Amino acid sequence: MHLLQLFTALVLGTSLGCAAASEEFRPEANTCPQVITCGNPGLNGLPGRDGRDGAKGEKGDQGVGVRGQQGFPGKAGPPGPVGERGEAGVQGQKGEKGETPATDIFQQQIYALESRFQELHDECNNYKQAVLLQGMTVGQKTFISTHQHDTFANGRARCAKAGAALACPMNADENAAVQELAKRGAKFAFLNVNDLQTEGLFVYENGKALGYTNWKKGEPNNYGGNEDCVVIIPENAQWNDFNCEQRGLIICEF
Ligand code: MAN
Ligand code: CA
Repeated sequence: MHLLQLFTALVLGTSLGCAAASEEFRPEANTCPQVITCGNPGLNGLPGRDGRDGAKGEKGDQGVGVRGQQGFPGKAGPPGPVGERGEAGVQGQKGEKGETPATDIFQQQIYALESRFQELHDECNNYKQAVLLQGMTVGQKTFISTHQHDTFANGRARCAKAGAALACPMNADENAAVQELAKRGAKFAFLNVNDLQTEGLFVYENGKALGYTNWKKGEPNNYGGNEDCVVIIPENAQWNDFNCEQRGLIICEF
């Protein structure tokens, strides 16, 4: 029997025994002896002292509280140390043949460009020969007639537009070449020489003094006080100062 049960049984048994005893000796009101005076009942006594602590109880059931939400993740930890170098793996098998290398592609493109360049070169050369037939070449210089008659200023502009300059013979051979072109139906052709800046001082387009001249006798005479440009006379290749606003044959040099 458990100790607690034993103790309970003892307490109950004692109580029952006491009750039986009190019933047994309960005095009857009308049976009281004459010599005994029946007084009022006594007051209850003070409560007894606290009993000793009971035995420890059994563990209770688990609670049913609401579980809280998960907290935020903590900060990232510091990086670990660098690992050791792994062992070399076994070399793989040789792969299949790849695409054409870039160098080969470039080489093919170079061949194609060379071919195209040769075509253009030949084509250009044909044009060049056709033009040269119309012009006069002296050394590195080629004179080409525009077959146009214009003023000195407009003649310069025409040649410049073609990446050339107005004809300017700088020696007897070049002068003869220009004459040859001028002879083809022109009364005169402008040369790229002038004294617009300083009367009487003929210069090239860049302002430098002339290194070669072929003035006709009596020229330059600044006839009418208004001759600041120069023309070549087809018949004799001689030069004459002339009015810049007159329209002469425009020959360019390349
Ligand atoms: C004559 C000469 C030249 C002059 C021309 C102008 O030929 O006087 O010097 O340039 O006339 O037309
Ligand atoms: Ca003149």
